Formats: sequence, C-alpha cells, structure tokens
Amino acid sequence: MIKEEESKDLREFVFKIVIIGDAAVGKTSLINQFAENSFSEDYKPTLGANIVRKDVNLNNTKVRLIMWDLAGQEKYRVVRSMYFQGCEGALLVYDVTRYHTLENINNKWLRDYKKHVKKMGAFILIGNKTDLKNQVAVPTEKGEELAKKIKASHFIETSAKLGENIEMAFSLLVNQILSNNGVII
Ligand code: G3D
Ligand code: MG
Repeated sequence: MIKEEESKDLREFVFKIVIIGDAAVGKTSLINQFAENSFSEDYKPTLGANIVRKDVNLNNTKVRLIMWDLAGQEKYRVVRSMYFQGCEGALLVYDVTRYHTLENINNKWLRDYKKHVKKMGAFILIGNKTDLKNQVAVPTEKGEELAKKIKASHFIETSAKLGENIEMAFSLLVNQILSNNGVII
C-alpha cells in the first residue's frame, strides 16, 4: 500500500550539466570523485568530451545527472555548441592556486557558456584544490566577489583530492536546477 502511494508521488528528472574551466583545474577529478568517490593522482588530461552519469535521490524526487566534462583545449572550440546543447546548468571551476584560472571564468568560460546556451539555467562557481594550503593564490573573498558579480547561484570551495565539499557542490547545483524548473523538494 505504502509503496503504491510512494511510487505515485515519485518524480523523475534527467538533467544535462556541463563542467567548465581552464585545463587542469580539476574538472575531471571533481566529476570522478562525485560519481565514484575515487581520486586518481595520475589522471590524464581529458582528450574530448567525457560523459558521466549519476543518479541522485532527494526525498520523492529522482534526478539523473548527465555530466559533460569538456576538454579545455582551444582546438575543441568549434564543437562547443554541441556540448552545451540542452544543458540545464554548469559548474564553473577555477584552481585556487592559479589566479588566472579565476580571471578566465569571467573572461572566457562564462562568455562561452552564454554564447551557446540560450536559457542561462543554473550555474555555480567552484574554487578547487583547497588542500594545497600553502599554495593558495586566490583568497576566498575573491571567489565570493566573482560569484556575486557573475550572478552565480552559489560559490563553494572544494578539494577533489580530499573529497571535500563535492557532494555539497553538486547538490547546490541540482537544487537550483530543480527550483528553476519550479520543483519543490
Ligand atoms: P581538468 O579535468 O580540469 O583538466 P584534472 O583537471 O581533473 O585532470 O586535474 C588536473 C590535475 O590536478 C591532476 O594532477 C589532478 O590530480 C590534480 N587535482 C585535481 N583536483 C585536485 C585537488 O583538489 N587537489 C590537488 N592537490 N590536486 C588536484 P596531475 O598531476 O595528474 O596532472
Ligand atoms: Mg579533464
């Protein structure tokens, strides 16, 4: 009986999201950590688009995330529109140890995203590699400042290496996408 009622109320969604930012900021590591809770120290740079699926359950709502991990290399610029097609949200990632990766979020990646995505959707800003404490070149306030400026839904600092704040980052994005779609959980 209970099961029947539950299944009546069960809602399912499929969302495509993209993860973008400069090469080596940790995009692939973040996705791998989220999808498998694994971290590879010798991960090879992505060569093309890597597509990873993950199901997230929130109360009576099931969300299937299709995560597109783009290569940062310039040569893929021309085929970007295909990667961005139909995406509901984005994770914009910079590396807290390299200041120019933060600058490129606004100057390059967000511009690229806006150019290709008609409906802006939800996007969050992530400062990754917080475990490299004595190499930090971007103070937290700078990330917060940029997030405000570009009107990101949220700002969060993560360590894909230690698995810190990864679940939180993805769930912030998923919640924002759901709320943009008028779904209350
Ligand atoms: P990308 O997909 O954005 O290009 P990768 O980046 O996920 O391939 O990561 C690039 C390098 O940064 C990798 O190192 C990876 O191990 C490292 N890295 C990713 N996230 C973190 C993190 O949170 N902390 C630390 N310390 N390193 C991280 P290599 O040496 O394999 O190139
Ligand atoms: Mg990669």
